[in-house]
Amino acid sequence: MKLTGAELRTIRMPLVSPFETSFGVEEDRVAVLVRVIGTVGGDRRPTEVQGWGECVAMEMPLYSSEYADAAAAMLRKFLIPRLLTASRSGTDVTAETVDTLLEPFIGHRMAKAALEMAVLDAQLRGTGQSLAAYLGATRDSVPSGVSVGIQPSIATLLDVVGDYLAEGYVRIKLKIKPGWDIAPVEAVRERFGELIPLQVDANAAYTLADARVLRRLDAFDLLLIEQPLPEDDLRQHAELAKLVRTPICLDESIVSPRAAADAIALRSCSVINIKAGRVGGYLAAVKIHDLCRANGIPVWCGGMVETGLGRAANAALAALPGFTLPGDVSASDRFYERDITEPFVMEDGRITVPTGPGLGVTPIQGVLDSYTVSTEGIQA
Ligand code: SMG
Ligand code: MG
Repeated sequence: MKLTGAELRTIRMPLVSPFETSFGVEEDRVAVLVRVIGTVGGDRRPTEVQGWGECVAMEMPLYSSEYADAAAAMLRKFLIPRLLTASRSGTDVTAETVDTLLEPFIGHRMAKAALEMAVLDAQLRGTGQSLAAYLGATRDSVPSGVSVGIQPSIATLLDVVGDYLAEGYVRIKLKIKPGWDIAPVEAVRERFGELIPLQVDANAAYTLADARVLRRLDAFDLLLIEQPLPEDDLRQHAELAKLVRTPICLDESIVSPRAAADAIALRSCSVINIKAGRVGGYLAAVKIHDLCRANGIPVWCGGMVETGLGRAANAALAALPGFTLPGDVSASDRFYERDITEPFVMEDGRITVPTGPGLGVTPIQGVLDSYTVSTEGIQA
């Protein structure tokens, strides 16, 4: 593909309710979107294509070191110009080469992933293939789990969980933090029984010294404990895994296929949450999927409160055969009253994987504009 231009857009979307985790409360989703414009078909029969990418970095660097404005700066200053320059000098820019072209720039995987996603979407719209088919999906819908934020009280939590179960969500994930862990899990088990698939996510809020508290979670037959300890602590996660019976799942720590290989080799976890944005893109996500599958490590697809664009791509990824646990791929209305694309709806506890070319969804211009904070064009 020949890349001719790109557009960066920052949006701010109000959430239907505040989303509280161990690191803070979100009331809006601020997201950076990338649109790339290019041509396929060579110089003789050029056809214009465009593609969309969504950056998962949040407004503040609380989940990870990346944040929206920094990702936008990275894209504006280094990443997009690099691809435009390469394209101008005759390099065929494809999703498969983005990673190598951007490799000189250290880190900023969420920013890189957004750009790779946009290129991939454009390229697939050019060939007419769906992202799901391209990634190797084997299912046309995926089971839908929901991530439940920390609530003001146990009574509220039980109402919220009850509502999600009534809607049909097939797996509940409770956000936990020190002081909000044993009691909410116990209450949910007591009210909804032993059979509902239940797991918890600490977003790195504990230390190894909390092993005794975390061990008490063993009594509740959880599917897993997600990211109990800090991002860069694979060794201590391996220690913790020996002290608790509940499977340890890593999220923040898995920043690349290499980190996944290390975590598996060190026995830091027995389950992995794959988020394409966190690992540098959907191609790296598939590599981690393949690695985990070869090592008998179950994976599931994480969520970053995505708009319909990222949600479409996550549904496609979650349809790969190694995704054997329900992911955080929920309906659009879990977070948004009005999504920027056609909304994703849940039916019988499942989300349908888009089948159209590329992401299979496109922003609705008026809705997108209503959430837009800033837009800028970037030329080579
Ligand atoms: O998109 O359903 C979603 C959010 C799922 O809990 C979720 N994501 O650590 O897994 C995680 C968090 C990261 C974002 S919290 C604002
Ligand atoms: Mg998590």
